[in-house]
Amino acid sequence: MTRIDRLKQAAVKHNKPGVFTVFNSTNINYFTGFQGATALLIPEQGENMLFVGSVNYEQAKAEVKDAQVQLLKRGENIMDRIAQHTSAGKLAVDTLSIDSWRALAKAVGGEEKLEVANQLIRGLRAVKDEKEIKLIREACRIADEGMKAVAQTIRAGITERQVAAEAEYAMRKAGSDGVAFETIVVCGVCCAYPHGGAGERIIAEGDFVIADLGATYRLYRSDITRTFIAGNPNQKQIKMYETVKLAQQKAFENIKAHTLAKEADLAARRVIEDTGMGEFFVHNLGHGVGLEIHEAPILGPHSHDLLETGNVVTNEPGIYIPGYGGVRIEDTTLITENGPEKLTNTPYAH
Ligand SMILES: [Mn+2]
Repeated sequence: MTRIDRLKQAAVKHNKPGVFTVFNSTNINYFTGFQGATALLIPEQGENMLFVGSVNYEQAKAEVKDAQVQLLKRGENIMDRIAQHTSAGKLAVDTLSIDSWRALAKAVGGEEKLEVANQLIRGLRAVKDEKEIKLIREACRIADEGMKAVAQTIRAGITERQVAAEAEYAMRKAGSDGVAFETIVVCGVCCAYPHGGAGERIIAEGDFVIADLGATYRLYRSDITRTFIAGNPNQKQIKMYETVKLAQQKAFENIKAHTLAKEADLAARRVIEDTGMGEFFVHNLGHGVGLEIHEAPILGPHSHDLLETGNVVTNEPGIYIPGYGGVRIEDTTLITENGPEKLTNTPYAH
């Protein structure tokens, strides 16, 4: 069954309109394997249509198998083209800007003919097939190479940026198509900022250093974080580190199919709360990883997502103490029928 067939099946199951227009380029790529189309129209019956501008038209014709490629001429209105194929009934769409939503509504005869059904695609993309898992595995292997370079590079006296540069160079050499997101290397008090970037700060003796990085391999991503201590750790640092490590382990035991995603978050949060540092775990435990670095399911205390076999998620508890520093440990994890499997495998720094 193709991914488009699975979307049609999900639409019937959830009572959504039979005609679907996909606008988000990552979603289009998920269904067709092609980047650079304007819209994918999936009718109830008949051929799927991929609308492509002249710049990518020839390439699309050569590469796309699951849809008929239609030329979208320059200056032509995509919404009018879609309207030509959706005469009766409602039209489901994934995501649109407000302006585009209004233009589509006008073309099809009113907003009441449109329905947002992005949740269906979100659900499909959360469950990875064998081909996707293979690519994510490779992205994780490359990320491990990046983290190995980080471990070899970190020492007092060099900058965060130098560490990030070594990590990215190592990943490129290991086969990365590019970073999965902007590499984070933060040291000292800046470790209290979960998304701190990588700057000119110089690592000092005794600093915490957090490195959070990922690779992209044929559009699929990976995500790993390790926390290092440059030199000898003090008692407080050891306590923070051991707490996060235990929280990650407790979460890992709850990352399994047919379990609510929030259970894993709560298991980690309980460990951190028990040490009195609960207020310093300022983000969710994790998120799905795939074509995007943040996708479904969400592993957070308020999530309603149910974990399923084939989910690839991060497990990344942290403690961030303002004015002092922070610790985060993260691994990308696959949910198999037999339980969780870590896909990133760099040894812990401590
Ligand atoms: Mn992450």
